Amino acid sequence: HPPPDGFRYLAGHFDRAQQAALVAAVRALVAAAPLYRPAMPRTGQKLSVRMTNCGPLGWVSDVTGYRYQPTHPVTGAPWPPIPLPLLELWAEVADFPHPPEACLVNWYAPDARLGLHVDADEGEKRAPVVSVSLGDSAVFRLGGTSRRDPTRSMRLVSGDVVVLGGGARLAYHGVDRILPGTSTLLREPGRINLTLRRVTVPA
Ligand code: MD3
Ligand code: FE
Repeated sequence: HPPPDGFRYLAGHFDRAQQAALVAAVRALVAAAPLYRPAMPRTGQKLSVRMTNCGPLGWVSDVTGYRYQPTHPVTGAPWPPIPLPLLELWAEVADFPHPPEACLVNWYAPDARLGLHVDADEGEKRAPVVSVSLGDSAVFRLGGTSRRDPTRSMRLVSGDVVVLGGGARLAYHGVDRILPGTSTLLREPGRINLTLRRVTVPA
């Protein structure tokens, strides 16, 4: 079966030097907005993925639900700004005439996973989600807009960019596993994923 319409996979979009610059920017923003383990709504069970955000809004989850908010749930501080290279990436690939408002930073230790889900907390569904992978490779799973649709498995490698627009925007997806030892970009085994999102509908 074909990938959903609106799925664009830009393999090797960022070269090694650009990836290293992005990692440095992520380390600086994590110093200001520490990674934490969000809890799932209702159950309060913590995700294995560690998260933080940059931008005017950030995605958070706790026992009361999922939402976007302007401050870090642990420190209470505003999220740090989105690094310029990521704003430039959005301008280049998003095909949407307004900037992203949130960049979710996911940190996967080698044993972390992300179950199949849909990104549906953004009011602006006409804008794509733009993803950047850094560090160890991930086995990524992409389905359709129904949980019962068939899924495909793909490898996401450091430097890859994925644009999820159109019919792919509301597709089910998740991360089955991390492949430790597949990259030397980071000083520790694991993977960083950055997702740029437009949250609000522009006036
Ligand atoms: C397909 N992140 O943060 S990135 C997420 O690798 C998330 O950390 C994964 O799913 C990760 O929500 C996957 C690629 C991605 C991002 C958003 C999508 C694929 C998507 C939205 C719709 C369909
Ligand atoms: Fe997602």
